[in-house]
Formats: sequence, structure tokens, C-alpha cells
Amino acid sequence: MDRDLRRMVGATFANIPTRKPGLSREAIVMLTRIDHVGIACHDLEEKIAFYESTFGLLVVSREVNEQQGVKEAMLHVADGPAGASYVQLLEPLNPDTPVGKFLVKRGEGVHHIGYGVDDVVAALESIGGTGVRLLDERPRHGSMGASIAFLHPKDVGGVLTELVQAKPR
Ligand code: V0V
Ligand code: CO
Repeated sequence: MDRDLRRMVGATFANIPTRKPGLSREAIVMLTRIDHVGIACHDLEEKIAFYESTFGLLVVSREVNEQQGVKEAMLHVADGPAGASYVQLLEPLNPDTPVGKFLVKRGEGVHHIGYGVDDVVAALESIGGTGVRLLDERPRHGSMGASIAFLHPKDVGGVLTELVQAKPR
């Protein structure tokens, strides 16, 4: 996010402390939004129908991502100053995939949180330097042309965390 935009957001939410004081400038600007909440499910079509009829969300993208072992859909939730946010519904391509294993162990539910970043390579370098294990040393192809990378859930309080650099519009 550029400096002017952040100033604008800061002015809009002037009374809401959004970041811990004392962090470096790099840490302050690292996460720009919640890009998506990833939800594991057994039947993608059934869950899309549920989210459409219950919340009125619209599917804006569908993809099969062989590398990540998923068939997925992005449903648009809202637009914010730093970009859009989505629900990502994930069906595994087979049981021996991250989402397939998760379903066996834990059943359907929240699988990961995807945070927006301006520069995923810089974010990986910075976060890697803190000792958090990177599941991806380099960014991979994500939904809608984004560059994505995952952080190990065991080092992020049990939350599988994804960094998302959206494709420039
Ligand atoms: C596993 N664990 C999780 C978890 N998955 N904890 C929180 N949230 C999750 N989603 C825990 C699990 O309970 C174990 O803890 C431990 O981590 C090791 O898990 P495991 O079942 O033995 O499985 P692993 O080690 O084979 O794989 C786990 C990791 C794997 C997280 C390393 O799933 C991974 O690399 N994920 C990143 C890629 C991914 O998830 N892709 C699908 C989304 P205990 O039981 O030992 O305590 S693709 C996507 O989002 C896209 C394309 C996009 O947004 O564009
Ligand atoms: Co995701």
C-alpha cells in the first residue's frame, strides 16, 4: 500500500490502534488486509450453493490448482482501501494433499487465513528472519493470478497462514 493511502486509512480510523507501537516500519506496513479465509470442504458445489443462498456471496473465480492439490472457488465479500476480501472454498483433489489430510484429521472448517502483502518476496525474507518456518521459500501460483506463500501453522499459534500478493489490476 502506498504512503498516501495508508495515511488516508490512518485518518479514517484515527482512534483505532491497529498495530503494536514500537514495531519497525517494515513490520507496520507488511499486512495490508485479510485477503481471504480458506475453508476446507468435501463438496465444493454444495458449499458454494450454501454460501450463495445464505450470505448472498458471488463466485468470482474457480480454479483447479494441481500444485496445491485443490479445486477452489473465491467468493467476493467486500472491497476495502487495500483491495478485496474473499471466502475461499477448498475441495481436495485427493486425500494425500494438505486439504485432504486436514479433512481426515479435523473435518470441515477454517483451513487457513490469507493476508494481503504488497511484496511477498520481501515479506518472506522479513518473516523468515524472525524464525517462523516458511513452507514456501519462494512464491507459488495462487488464485486469480496472485503470488502466494505459506507459513507453518505450528509457528503461528496453530493458524496456517498464507501471504498473498494480488495480481496487479
Ligand atoms: C496441518 N496442521 C494444521 C493445518 N494443517 N494446523 C492448523 N491449520 C492447518 N490447516 C497441523 C496438524 O494438525 C499437525 O499437528 C501438523 O500441522 C502437521 O500436519 P500433518 O497433518 O502431519 O500434515 P503435513 O505436515 O503433511 O502438512 C501440514 C502443512 C501442509 C501445514 C505443512 O498442509 C502445507 O504445506 N500447507 C500449505 C499448502 C496448502 O495448505 N495448500 C492448500 C491451499 P499435530 O496434529 O501434529 O499437532 S491452496 C490456496 O490457499 C490457494 C491456491 C490460494 O489461496 O490461492
Ligand atoms: Co488460500
